[in-house]
Amino acid sequence: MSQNQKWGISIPLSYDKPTAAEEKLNIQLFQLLKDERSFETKAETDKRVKVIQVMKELARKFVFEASLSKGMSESMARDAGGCVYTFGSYRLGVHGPGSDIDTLIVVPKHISREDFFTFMVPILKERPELEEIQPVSEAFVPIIKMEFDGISIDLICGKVDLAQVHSDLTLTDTSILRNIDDKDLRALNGTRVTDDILKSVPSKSNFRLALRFIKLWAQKRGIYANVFGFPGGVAWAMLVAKVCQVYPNANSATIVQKFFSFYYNWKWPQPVLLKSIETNRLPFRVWNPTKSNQDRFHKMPVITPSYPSMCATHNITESNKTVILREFKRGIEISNEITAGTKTWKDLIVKHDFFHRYTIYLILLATTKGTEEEHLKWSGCVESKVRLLASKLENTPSIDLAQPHNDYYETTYAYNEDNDAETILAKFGYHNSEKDLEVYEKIDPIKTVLNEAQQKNGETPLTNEKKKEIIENHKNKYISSNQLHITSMFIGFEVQEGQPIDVARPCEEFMEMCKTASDSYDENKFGLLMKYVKAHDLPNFVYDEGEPRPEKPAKRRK
Ligand code: 3AT
Ligand code: MN
Ligand code: MN
Repeated sequence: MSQNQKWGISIPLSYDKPTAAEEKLNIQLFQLLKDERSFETKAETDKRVKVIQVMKELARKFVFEASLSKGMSESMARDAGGCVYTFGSYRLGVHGPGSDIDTLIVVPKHISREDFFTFMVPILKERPELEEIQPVSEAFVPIIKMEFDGISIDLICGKVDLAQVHSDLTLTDTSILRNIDDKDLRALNGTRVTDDILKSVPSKSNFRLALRFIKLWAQKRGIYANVFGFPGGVAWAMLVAKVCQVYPNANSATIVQKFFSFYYNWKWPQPVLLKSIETNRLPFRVWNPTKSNQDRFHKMPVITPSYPSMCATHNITESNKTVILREFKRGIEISNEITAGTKTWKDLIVKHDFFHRYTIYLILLATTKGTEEEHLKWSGCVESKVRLLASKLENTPSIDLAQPHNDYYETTYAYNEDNDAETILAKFGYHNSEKDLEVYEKIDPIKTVLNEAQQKNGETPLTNEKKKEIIENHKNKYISSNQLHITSMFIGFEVQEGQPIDVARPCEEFMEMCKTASDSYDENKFGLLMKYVKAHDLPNFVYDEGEPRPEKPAKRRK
């Protein structure tokens, strides 16, 4: 690469090519990612390609049928087209064996969002590969979630102002956004942003390998999850892309090492930009901290490259910023040791210490006496508000820091009497009362049941029919019992020594927020419990097998 070539808007910090030592670290990085099963097999890759091919056919069928229903002739309906694009980790080329395929169908202007559900859902249901389907029409970006031929698919639909959508249509040009609404914009921009990120880096393969590692690191360290107020997949991708731009000749190992110091020293809240923000006559709102009060308060802004630029990290709270910076610092220290040869990449991805770090935790239990589907909606609603509670808490005088854990835990009980449900809920969440709960019957999650069946089956993968049968049987087994679903989420606190903490008010507000946000709230079914738990009393399920539990501190004598 020439000395003067510039990527993005910053002048490179170094044009250095990898040294022999850096080459060696790069090989070790690649090996670690292989050991951690970051890559899928050739057969799995081929299967994804095949599934996308099927989605393309089905998308055309959907547009065809919907067009016919509007009185078009067969030939016009066929010419209406319909196209499939991907976004997310698959499009970026950093997906793992368990990743979904984020898929977008682009449709011509006479097709509506309602048509997507009316026509596409039955078309999918006709297919033998379909294992599970969950249409979510009320989401801001309406989505069909499904398991298809063993792969999870998130399917969304976006409309453009064209009579026909042909397979050569690219979404690159901003003019494609003419005359569409906010929902279609959101749908189309997933793909546009992903493509622009890939275009913004000097070497896609160096970017991908570095991003795979950073994503793995962020997950292991508990700082990956947009809903809980941490950067999500798109934000981490942009953060890595920026480092690629300023070290255009560096290999992935060097990019990872530079990453930590680059962002530890970054002058937050200065925004991270991959290119200058595009202005346009189109009516969409673009991120602008000088004009918008909201934008001005973003703590670690990372801005999407495609018009209309948005902040992908608006969810980050002050506490989470502190936690993220702490991790960057740790990253610098371990990176230095990796260079010195006293540590390896593996040391960077040691599991987080969230359940050891704090002395006091708030456990949030979203509970449903009812079906799994009902619980999924309710717990999802609560989950999407946890970061708002955390931000209320961090603003409480005696609390220095409130960190939401970036994961949740599911438990389901079968019960007979209402009394039993109440007892379970009263005792649940404390290590102390875990023994008392053993008398109640737990229902294994479908995943566990399928995994066990797969293990019994050895190498041969279970057929779709077999899986369906197992799922059916499992459901039938508990059909006559009542079910109590519990999702546990956690917030850890740093409190000021000797100060009483009173979180009643923020918790009440949080409760109200969740009730109002849920469109089908029913107080007989749904519940939200908040309990304080001391570190030594945290439930066992938050620890891995063999992981030591925090000890109860010895009583201090007066
Ligand atoms: P995986 O490899 O799938 O785990 P990913 O980066 O593809 O990583 P997701 O599939 O969760 O992650 O998300 C892909 C994109 O979909 C990212 C974001 O633009 C969009 N997205 C994800 N979750 C939501 C959501 N709840 N609402 C709106 N958009 C979302
Ligand atoms: Mn994905
Ligand atoms: Mn997805």
